[in-house]
Amino acid sequence: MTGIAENFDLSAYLRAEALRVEGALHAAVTEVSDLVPVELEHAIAHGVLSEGKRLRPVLCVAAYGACGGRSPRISELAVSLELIHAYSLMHDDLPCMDDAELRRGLPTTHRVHGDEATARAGAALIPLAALRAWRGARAVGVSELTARAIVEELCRAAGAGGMVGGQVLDLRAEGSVLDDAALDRLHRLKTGALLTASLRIGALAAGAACAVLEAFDSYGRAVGLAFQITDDVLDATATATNLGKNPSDSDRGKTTYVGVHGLERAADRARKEVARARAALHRADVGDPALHALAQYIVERRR
Ligand code: GRG
Repeated sequence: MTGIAENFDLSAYLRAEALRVEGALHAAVTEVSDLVPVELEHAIAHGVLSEGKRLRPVLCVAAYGACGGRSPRISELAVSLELIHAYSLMHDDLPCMDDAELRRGLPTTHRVHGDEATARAGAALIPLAALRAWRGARAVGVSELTARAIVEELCRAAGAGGMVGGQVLDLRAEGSVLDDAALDRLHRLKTGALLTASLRIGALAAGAACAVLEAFDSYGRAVGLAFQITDDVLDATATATNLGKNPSDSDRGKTTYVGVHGLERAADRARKEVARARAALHRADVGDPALHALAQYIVERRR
């Protein structure tokens, strides 16, 4: 890796931050477990606590640190992003959507706990995420006004103008061919919106200036596309066992970056998006090595 992140130990950083996030996730799951029937408790634990990369909360924590935030309680806020992400995976895997059997190296939540419990467990995670965003924001010491902006950011990114909207486009596009602009738009919403919100929420919690928020918008947009293109490349080149999930998009008649452009050009576009993301950080003078290294990791990951 070149420049700012050259000597940065991303593996150690990911391990340490993911561990902190894990603690906050357990606390969130325990809270909701006390309120729901046992079958939902088990489905929630399966969907949330299985071994994910925790990329969204880690991006949030990194953005917070990059903007001068110092509260160790930032992971309590960051888990709200993982709770939304976990619900989206649980619902996405259901038979009425992607009908997947493998996720994070395990049978999907509905294969173990049933479709109904999974649908309900996923639904329970949405308000829990909003609640955790509010409480986490207050725990790091922001004003009520900023806490409200943070919850709004999360809801907007997760909703019809973000992730859910992207999923609708994705489901509607099955079996048809999308042009480049439509494919980018779908993934900006479906994947990019929550990744961007992860950064913006960390930045808002640290009281970042507008210029930095704008840089994070560009960074999030670029890494969101890089992330999806890399997913398509991995889908085409790795096995389900290595990925820990079903490499399914092209099988389901969905347009993929690799399908349209081939492996080489798709991988090249992903690298260009990473360069774009890092350039946005440079323009706003964000010299944080973790954010630079995370952008690179998004295209170099193996799962
Ligand atoms: C009601 C239409 C409707 C939608 C509900 C299901 C849903 C909301 C949204 C689906 C969003 C989705 C599945 C986006 C894909 C996100 C993505 C790239 C997942 C893989 O993320 P990783 O690699 O996964 O970070 P891990 O397992 O590491 O957390």
